[in-house]
Amino acid sequence: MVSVSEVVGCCPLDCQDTCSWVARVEDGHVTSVTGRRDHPFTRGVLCAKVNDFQTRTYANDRLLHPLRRTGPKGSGEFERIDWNEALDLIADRFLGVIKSDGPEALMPLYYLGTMGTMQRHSLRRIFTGLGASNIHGEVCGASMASLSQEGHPIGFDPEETADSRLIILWGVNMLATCHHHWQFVKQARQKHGARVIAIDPRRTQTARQCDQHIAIRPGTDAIFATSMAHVMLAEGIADLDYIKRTASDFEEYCEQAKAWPPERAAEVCGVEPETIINLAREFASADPAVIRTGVGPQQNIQGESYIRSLSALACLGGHWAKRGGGLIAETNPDYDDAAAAALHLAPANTRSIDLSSLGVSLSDRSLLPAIKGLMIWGMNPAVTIVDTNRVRQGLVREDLFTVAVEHFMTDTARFADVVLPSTTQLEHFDIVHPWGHHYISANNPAVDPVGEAKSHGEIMRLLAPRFGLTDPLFTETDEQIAAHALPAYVDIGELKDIGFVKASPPRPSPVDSEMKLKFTSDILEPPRTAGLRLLSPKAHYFLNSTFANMPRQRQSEGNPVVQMNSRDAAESGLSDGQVVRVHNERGEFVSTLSVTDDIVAGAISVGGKWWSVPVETNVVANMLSPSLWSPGGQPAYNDTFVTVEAVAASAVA
Ligand SMILES: Nc1nc2c(c(=O)[nH]1)N[C@H]1C(S)=C(S)[C@@H](COP(=O)(O)OP(=O)(O)OC[C@H]3O[C@@H](n4cnc5c(=O)[nH]c(N)nc54)[C@H](O)[C@@H]3O)O[C@H]1N2
Ligand SMILES: Nc1nc2c(c(=O)[nH]1)N[C@H]1C(S)=C(S)[C@@H](COP(=O)(O)OP(=O)(O)OC[C@H]3O[C@@H](n4cnc5c(=O)[nH]c(N)nc54)[C@H](O)[C@@H]3O)O[C@H]1N2
Ligand code: SF4
Ligand SMILES: [Mo]
Repeated sequence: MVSVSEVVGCCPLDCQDTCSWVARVEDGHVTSVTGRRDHPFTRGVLCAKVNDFQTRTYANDRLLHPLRRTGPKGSGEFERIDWNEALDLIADRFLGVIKSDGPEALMPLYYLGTMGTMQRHSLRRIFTGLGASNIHGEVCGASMASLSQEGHPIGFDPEETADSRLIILWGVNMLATCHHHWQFVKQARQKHGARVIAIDPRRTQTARQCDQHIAIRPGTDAIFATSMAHVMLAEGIADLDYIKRTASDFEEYCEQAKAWPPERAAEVCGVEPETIINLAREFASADPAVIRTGVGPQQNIQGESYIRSLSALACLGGHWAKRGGGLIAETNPDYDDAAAAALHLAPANTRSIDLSSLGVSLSDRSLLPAIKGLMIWGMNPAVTIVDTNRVRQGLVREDLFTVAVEHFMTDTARFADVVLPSTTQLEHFDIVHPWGHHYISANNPAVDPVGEAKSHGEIMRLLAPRFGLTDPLFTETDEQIAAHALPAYVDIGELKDIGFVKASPPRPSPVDSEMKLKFTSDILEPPRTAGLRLLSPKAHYFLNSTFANMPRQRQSEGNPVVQMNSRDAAESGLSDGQVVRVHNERGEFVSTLSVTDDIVAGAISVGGKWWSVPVETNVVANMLSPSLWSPGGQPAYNDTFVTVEAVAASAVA
């Protein structure tokens, strides 16, 4: 008889939606994962990336044993070693670095490969315990994080969207990246006849489902929004009482808006003046309107101006006053993820390094001490960090000892000295909080670790004694580590049984806050237009670079293509289906051209974060992106300017 059980868990990926799932286990093997129908936000449907998650756990190319490098860095040549050897080697090399260069020459590097609290934060404890350099910063939406820190409200319960009367999907490809929110958009249409408008330089699958698509020139959104404010102020349709009570700089903000009449802004944004005027009127009269933004429009040097201009609009329209109204950039539940990291173990004034400028940090000779020991988990920086050529130049340094904890031999892991196999979500306990709704989810392990994979909590427990770290925090179980992040009113036993719990923070009400908000943008300039701007949005079947190696997802995504507007193609003498070389002073890639009016002129786009290996899909957009950040630390992925040329047929063959 086959033994069958169902285990409650959740998706670990860096996606707004954090779906709750049930893993079906037959004779100790997971045979399927299915979305939980009773989850009020994700409602039983896993996305096209994840609905066969078990194939990732059981993939042929999964890393199942520790490895030690045998060839040159980056070559991917390794030999199998056992865990004791691997951990002793790591301890020996890291202790050596501490002796020669001090503990700050060690650096942990992690991002959101998994959003599970235990997997993200347990290994940090080793580094805080050793007094290593800390890291800060974001490679995703640093602009929204920095505005949130200033006190701007940037999210509310997205289930309220069902009561919105006007929904502006501003630079968010909802049907590809966070599709569970769409049901509430649909409800608003059915219940209230809500209008839905997309603002995006690309006619995405989401834009096609909207009532209107405004094809904006990328990087001009803050000017568009400020011009909407101009119209609202000039026509006397703004909620002056509301904005005056929330702004710290009302007069200055009005002056800035005055400088952007629709005729001037329209020229910069590549739209008609009427488009701005009509949207301003519609926005002012909607009762209420919500602006739902994504990360695409933040990823340039004016990222903070963009979020600030939207925050100003939400107050100028008085929309926060009503259920369903305001701004949504991210919506976090009441949860303190970093509480699991045991930051108090770190000595005072430990150096902190911005993870988004890793390339600079690894190659900066004036950095004292230089980074000599690095451990990377939940991140693929050789693909996802700006100016990734520079990251790779750093990772190849012979005086740097790198450990990668991974599931697969990614572009980054190929540069490591030691690779440790990590468990997947089906093999460990964790707790995950979303950034697109308010339900915290528990993930119970469905099966024992495959091969010799270990959870990060287990790796922490094995490493700590090798470093003489004796605090009781280093012996905590995975469950105890994750539980630090829960609010006091959530019972972990109940959470494990039920699978999810809603933990909503209070609805923002900026008008009642003591804190006054700055609405005037620091940078509000027409962006550069010379050259073609390269956008690198999310792919439907990948989660950033995760899944780029998985056969099913790769086949569904097809090969990488470069989208170009027909006007640009005609000007450059290029045609649909041609093989092209996309290049600039930093790097290049070769891909197939798709000539389409689904993207505005002046911009091209390559969807997805592909790996350099295999060579057929070696399209790493960040090989071309610049070492450039907004003042708030937002990597300016979209401020990449390139030339596109045909590749001679002989060169392709
Ligand atoms: N399928 C899938 N889902 C994902 C991910 C994934 O990789 N694949 N990644 C997850 C992560 S980490 C994140 S951060 C979210 C991101 O979710 P989204 O923000 O929805 O994703 P992006 O594709 O980065 O950007 C959204 C849109 O912004 C547009 N855009 C680019 N520049 C501009 C601009 O200057 N102005 C305007 N108005 N629009 C612009 C792009 O054309 C794109 O359609 O998705 C998450 N979900
Ligand atoms: N050009 C350009 N660059 C971008 C973006 C863009 O739009 N354009 N988007 C940016 C954004 S929004 C984001 S969020 C970042 C994402 O950048 P990254 O955080 O680097 O995300 P991924 O590329 O998905 O890589 C995550 C890695 O974590 C690994 N992983 C997953 N789960 C686990 C685990 O449990 N344990 C361990 N040890 N490893 C695990 C996966 O196998 C994968 O290799 O990229 C950014 N980079
Ligand atoms: S990636 Fe997002 S939509 Fe897909 S299963 Fe995970 S949480 Fe759900
Ligand atoms: Mo992201």
